[in-house]
Amino acid sequence: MEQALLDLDLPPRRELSAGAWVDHVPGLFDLPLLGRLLTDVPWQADKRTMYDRVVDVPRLQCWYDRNAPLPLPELASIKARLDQRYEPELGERFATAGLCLYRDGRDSVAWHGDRIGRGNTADTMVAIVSFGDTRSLALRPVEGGRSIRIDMANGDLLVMGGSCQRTWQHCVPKTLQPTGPRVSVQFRPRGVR
Ligand SMILES: O=C(O)CCC(=O)C(=O)O
Repeated sequence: MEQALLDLDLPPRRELSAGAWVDHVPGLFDLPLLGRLLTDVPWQADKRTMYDRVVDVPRLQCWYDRNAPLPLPELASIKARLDQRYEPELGERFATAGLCLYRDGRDSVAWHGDRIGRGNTADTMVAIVSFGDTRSLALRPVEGGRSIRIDMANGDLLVMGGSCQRTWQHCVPKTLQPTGPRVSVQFRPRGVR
């Protein structure tokens, strides 16, 4: 753990269009946390209304609000390291943690930006750390244009910043490849969801 957190030496930032950017750091937090995340997090299955039907949300979720203790001490250490690296630029610390469990390749999240709250009107950052099997995270410009895909493997960090939540969308598509569980841990500042 300490080794993984010693130095957040980031590769060059990838500038997208319209003031959006991403930092992708493969394997930065390459820790064997998946098993404990699967057992120690009180995963919840949610439903949502789609047109005139109520359907299962195709992944399990758990939300840790500001100041709520995180389920593993390693996640608190990761958050502290991310705060150390990004607070000077963000102007505040990450506050909440959204955890999502993609049980297999049928689980997914559709195209969206994190635009509930301040992310709808102001630049912000969302930092995602991935554990377990590799899944692609795709990004596309809201105005149309080519999408990009980032393979998120165990321990990868992806930070979406600048206007990314307003001017780009992201998703985790379903896959037909045999795929085991993946947990995504998303750190967001207060008032961004
Ligand atoms: O699975 C991921 O890493 C992305 C999750 C996400 O975009 C969200 O929950 O808003």
